[in-house]
Amino acid sequence: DSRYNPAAIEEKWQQTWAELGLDKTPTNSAKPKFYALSMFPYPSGSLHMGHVRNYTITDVIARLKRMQGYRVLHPMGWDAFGLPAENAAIDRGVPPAKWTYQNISQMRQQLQRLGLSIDWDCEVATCSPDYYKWTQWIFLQFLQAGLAYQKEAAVNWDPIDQTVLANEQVDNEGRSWRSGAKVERKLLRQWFFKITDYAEELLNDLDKLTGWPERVKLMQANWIGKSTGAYLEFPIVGLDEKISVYTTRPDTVYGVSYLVLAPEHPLTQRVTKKEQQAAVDAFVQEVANQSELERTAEDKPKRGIPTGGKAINPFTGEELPIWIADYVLYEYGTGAVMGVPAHDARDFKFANKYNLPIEFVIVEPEAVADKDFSITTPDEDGEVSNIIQVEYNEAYTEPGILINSGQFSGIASTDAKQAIVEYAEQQGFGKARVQYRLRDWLISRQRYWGAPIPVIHCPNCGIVPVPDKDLPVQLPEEVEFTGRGGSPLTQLESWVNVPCPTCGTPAKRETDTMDTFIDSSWYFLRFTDAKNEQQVFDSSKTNDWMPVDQYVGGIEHAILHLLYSRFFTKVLRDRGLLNFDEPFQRLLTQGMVQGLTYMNPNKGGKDKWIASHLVDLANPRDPQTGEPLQRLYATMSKSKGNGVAPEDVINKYGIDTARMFILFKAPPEKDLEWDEADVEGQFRFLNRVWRLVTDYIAAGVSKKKADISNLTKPEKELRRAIHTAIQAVTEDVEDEYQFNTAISELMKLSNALTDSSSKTSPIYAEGIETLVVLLAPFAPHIADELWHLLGNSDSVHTQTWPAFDPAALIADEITLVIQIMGKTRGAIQVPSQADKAALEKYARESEVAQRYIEGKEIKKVIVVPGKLVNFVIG
Ligand code: ANZ
Ligand code: ZN
Repeated sequence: DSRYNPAAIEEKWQQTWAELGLDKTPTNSAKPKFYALSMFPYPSGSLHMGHVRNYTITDVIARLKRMQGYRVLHPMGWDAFGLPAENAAIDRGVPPAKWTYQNISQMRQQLQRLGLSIDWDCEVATCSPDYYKWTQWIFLQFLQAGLAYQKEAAVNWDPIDQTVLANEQVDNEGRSWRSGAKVERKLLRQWFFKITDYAEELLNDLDKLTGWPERVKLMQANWIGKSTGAYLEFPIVGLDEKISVYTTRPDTVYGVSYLVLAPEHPLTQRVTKKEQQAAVDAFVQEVANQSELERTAEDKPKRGIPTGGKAINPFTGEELPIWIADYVLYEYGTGAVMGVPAHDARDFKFANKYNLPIEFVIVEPEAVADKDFSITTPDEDGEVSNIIQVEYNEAYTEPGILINSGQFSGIASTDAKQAIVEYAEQQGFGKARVQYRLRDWLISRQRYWGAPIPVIHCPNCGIVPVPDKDLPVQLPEEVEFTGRGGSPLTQLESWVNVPCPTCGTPAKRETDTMDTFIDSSWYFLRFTDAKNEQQVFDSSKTNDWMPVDQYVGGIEHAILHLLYSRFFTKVLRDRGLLNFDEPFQRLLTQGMVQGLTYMNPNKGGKDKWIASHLVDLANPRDPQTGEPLQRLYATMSKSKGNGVAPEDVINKYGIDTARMFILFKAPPEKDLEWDEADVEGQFRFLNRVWRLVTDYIAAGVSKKKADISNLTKPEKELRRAIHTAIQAVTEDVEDEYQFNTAISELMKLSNALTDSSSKTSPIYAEGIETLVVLLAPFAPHIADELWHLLGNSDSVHTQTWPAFDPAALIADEITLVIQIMGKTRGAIQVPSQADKAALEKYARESEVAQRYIEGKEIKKVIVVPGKLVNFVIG
């Protein structure tokens, strides 16, 4: 039976590749390196279509680069610590390690079935002691470098279960996922990494990332949030203290009408007047239980109350009321702001709500074009006589001209910024200041399933790092999971109590574990030397393979994972372990896989999604109510019941068809709508290729070398189609990874072969072989089978990617358009070498021209070489 039967060949080739070691990472080879990396998965238990898409994209790149003469590193691993394993332990009593390793082995099998050219020898799992030993070692590097420290920070506290909750465990209404208790904010001692030390470099080096989507770089820049402004100091009336505010708009300082402190600000209590004390206390309490997101959400009205205290604007001598408000964050800037309602939208709303004065001090240049700013000092009554009255109905946030701003009136606001800060510096009540929104990274978790922070708290010595020889600090297995009372580690006395490594006094282990983002901030380094037992990695190997040449993953990691990985790279570079600045040369953020989704528009919440297996596809109705359903495409998810299981597709069509569909349906960075008819279409295409090749083999044409100098016209045309395909596919896959158009080119070549009238020519043989070789990265199994059937004993994947012959691309003939008075009347085939005179001659003699010109005088002939001849007649 010579039909295409994917099931019969796919497993066979996977075994053969494994035996040949095709996917192994070459060592000491003179070839240039290429590191292709997919973001490693969390072992949730089963592979979904998003994974399949991600790994297929990277796999095509890896296979292509091998054929193009690179030595390729294409590894895979598991981001295996994290909350779900612990939840499984709480809910079902399965130990987190067991649950995780079961999931890993299941997903590894699923991945291996995809025939990805992954070097499984480099596999890592972040939850395995031989990996987290080095995560802990890296933590100690940060500690030594002064980049890890402890301080108090607010955490989510469940008062019923008496435990800290991760943000994911708190629902939209601020309740615990388990106990349903209203979650409180509580101050606890936490570990931080000082990423702010690298803020400037993390921002500046974005410029080096020429292979990253602009969108991702912008997101990172916004996250780092550099702003240039100033500290200004406002003396408090009746206290020998000043309120320091951070502002990016010192040019508005004459328009300040109040000051606002964060409720947590230490000065809040000191400035509060007796009659306001009770109200202030209540407000502070209330705000303390709100998350930062709740406090700053744009659509939420801002709330505040006056403290009764007053401060002086050092520029005007004016008294200003001091307020506290929820929108002022204690951790940003100085935790205090100057309120300028005339020029800030948020302050404008706030002032209107609480009846605070609004004074415009910057206006459009046209508004003051004829105004005189010469008298700027107050007269003996303290009145400034030339106050200019300008009013707007909303905050004026544009640049403009300063008014009512003392000596700075009449200056452009952009210039005034600097002039005002300089003046404040001279007078000693201000200072220029660059500020970043980026905060230090809170890395400690009160959780079990993570890498234990390797320090010991000694009553004599304080924080003592666990000595390298005692690493890893292993997670104990004999723990109990109740979900109550915090991390099980804190309850395991035998594990917690240890002698201090320095002085031997009874001491206690740190029971916090690390944020799993730490595990994934260096796995790409470990892949370059995954089995090293002596070192975190051998720098010479890592420096050789890094940076990652192509990183592929989801846009959801655009900020944190990528930023943390960049941060780690820079710190380890500064520790002398790495010799490069950035980990990921090029980044491809692949789009989502969307499924056909059924929705009942009359229902709300999660109930409105009707799982597709419950729906009669010909007449989609709600199985409960009978109401007609809407059809749409949405990202595949469990909650929408719109997923397509990878196994189902593979069982029906084979892996190669699934890959071809995924690659053909949309460019990698765009969303992909799963469409069964298009999957069929790719299956048919692979069947066509199969027949084309097997028919050719069956015809038994004897192979001989083509004499290129002596080809018939159809042979020349076919050869042109072959080399055009090589050129187009190569260009499409080169930089932009336009796999969809590359596959269209393969289809064109297959059509050209089907239509060819020279099926016994050596050129036809070249075409068949080229098609199979070009197909190899996309549909690796069928390509190797066909290659084998063609009589080759080696693998198609060890072939060199073909180069095109530029000479073959030149057409013998071109199509020359004939126009009469600028109107196209027909076209003729002419030799491509013909010069202008010859073109005119061919055109004049053409049947079309003769017919239209007949009897008329030719006044002018316009010849556009390679394109057309236009006759002007009278
Ligand atoms: C006065 C002013 C007038 C401001 C004006 C803006 C417009 P970025 O760019 O994000 O750094 N601000 C400062 N510290 C704050 C805090 N802890 N919580 C909430 N808001 C704070 O923003 C800096 C601006 O955000 C500062 O400039 C300050 O308001 C506010 F027409 O000062 B501005
Ligand atoms: Zn000690």
